[in-house]
Amino acid sequence: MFKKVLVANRGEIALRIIRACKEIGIDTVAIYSDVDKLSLHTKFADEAICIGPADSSKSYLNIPSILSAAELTNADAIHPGYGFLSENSDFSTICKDNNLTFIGPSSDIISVMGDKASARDTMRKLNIPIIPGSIGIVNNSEEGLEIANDLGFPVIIKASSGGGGRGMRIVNDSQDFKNAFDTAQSEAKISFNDTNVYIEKYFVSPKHIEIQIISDTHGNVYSLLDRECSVQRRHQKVLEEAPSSSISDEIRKKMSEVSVKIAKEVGYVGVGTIEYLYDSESSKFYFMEMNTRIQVEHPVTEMITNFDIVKNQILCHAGLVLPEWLSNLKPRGHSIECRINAEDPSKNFMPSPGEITSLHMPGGNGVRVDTHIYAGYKIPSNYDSMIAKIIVHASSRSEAIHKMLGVLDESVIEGVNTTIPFQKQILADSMFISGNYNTNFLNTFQYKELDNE
Ligand code: MV4
Repeated sequence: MFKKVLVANRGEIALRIIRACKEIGIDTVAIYSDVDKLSLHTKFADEAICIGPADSSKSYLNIPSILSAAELTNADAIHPGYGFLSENSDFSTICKDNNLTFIGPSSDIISVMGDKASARDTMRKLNIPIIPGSIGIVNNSEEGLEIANDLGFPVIIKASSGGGGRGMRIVNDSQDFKNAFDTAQSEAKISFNDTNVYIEKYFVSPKHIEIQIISDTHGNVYSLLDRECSVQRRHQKVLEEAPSSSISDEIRKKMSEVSVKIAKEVGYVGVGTIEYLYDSESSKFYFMEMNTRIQVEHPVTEMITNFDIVKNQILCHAGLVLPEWLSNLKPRGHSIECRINAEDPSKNFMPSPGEITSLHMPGGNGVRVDTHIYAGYKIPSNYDSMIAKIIVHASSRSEAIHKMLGVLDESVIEGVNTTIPFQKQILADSMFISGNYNTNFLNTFQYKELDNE
C-alpha cells in the first residue's frame, strides 16, 4: 500500500483525493502555486509545498517542480486528478521512470485514447460501434470532401489531439467544406501542435451518455453504470445526472458490456470513462472518445452505486482485487450534480473572481457539496471558474430535481456572481424535466435575468 500520495492538483478535486487517502490511511502531500497558498487543500494535506507562480505552466503543469516535491517528501505515488497533467502520457512515463506510481493508466493507453483518430481505429478493430466517419486521419480537404460526400452532410471535423469539443468544425454543405477543413487543421496546429483531423457524420440532436468503468491489476473490469451529460454549454458540462432517464435497462446493459470489453481488450487499469453519442430515434449508441482520468462528475455515480470511485481508484493502483458484487450493479435511485461556477450568467458567463464574503452551503439527507471555498476565500482568476459541485441523491429523478431546486435555494455564496440562478432555471425547465433533452438543449435555452438575483 502507498505510504504517501502527492496530489498534483488543486481545488475541490485535490480535497476529494486527500479525503480518500485519509480514509485509507495514506499520508498526503499538497502542491500549490503562490496564489493558492491559502487554498483548503494545502491545509487538509499532511504536507504542502509551493511549486511555483500562478501561471499553470510554471506550477501545476511544471513536471520537474512536481517531481522535486515528490522526491523531497518521499511520496511513492502521484494522483493527477483531472485536467492539468492527468492525461499527459509523458508525465505518466516520467513518474514510472522515477519509481513513482502514477495513479492512472499506462502512458501507452493515455496516448492511444488521447489520439482520438487512433482511438476510433482501435474501436473499429474491436468491432465497437463508432460514429460513421473516416478511417484514421484525413490528410487534405480533397480527400475529406470525398469522405463527407459519402457520409452525407452535415459532417463534423475533429482534431485528433482535441477532445472535449476543442478543435471541432461542423460543416453543413460541400461549398463550406474546404474552408472549414483548412481552418480546423490550422486551429489544431495552433491548439495542439498537431494538424491531424478526422471526420464523422454529425448527429444533429444526440444525447451524450458516458459509462464509468473501473479495472484492477488482476484483469477484473466492471461498469459503474451510466451518466447523462447532455447539458453542456460551449462543451463545458453544466449539470450531470445518473442514471440517464433516456436509456432502457437493456441499452444500459449493452453499453456497459461494450465498455467493459473495451477496457479488457486494451488492458486498462484504474478508472476511465467512455463517452458515447446516443441516438434516441434508433436507440443506437456510438463510441465517441475515452477519458483516462477521474472526471468532475464522478460523484453522481458514487451516489447511485454507493461505491467510492476515488478511494478504489487508489486501491486498484496499489493492487486491490475489486469486489465481485460490482458485476451486477443496478442504479440505486437517481443523482444530479450541478457545477457552480464563479461566473455571471447575466453577463454572458463572464468570470467573477474575488472574495467570498459570506457562505452557506446546503445539507440534509442525500445532499453532498464538494467544494474548496470558504468565507473569506479569494477566488483567483488564474484557473477554472468552477468553485463547487452540489450533488443530490433521491429515490426518483423527480424527487432529485425537487431536492436540487431546494438546496440551490438554500445556497448562499456572496461576494462573487455564480451560476446558481442559471442552474435553478435549467432544473425548472419543462424540456429538462421531461428528460427528452439532448446536446442542443442549452443552444435554445434562454436564461432570464431576474431582479432579485
Ligand atoms: C459530436 C456530436 C455530434 N455528432 N460528434 C464532441 C466533444 C464533446 N464535448 C461534444 N462532442 C460532440 N461530438 C458527432 N459526430 C455532438 C457533440 C456534442 C456537442 C457538440 C456541439 C455542442 C455541444 C455538444 C454537447 C455534447 C456533445
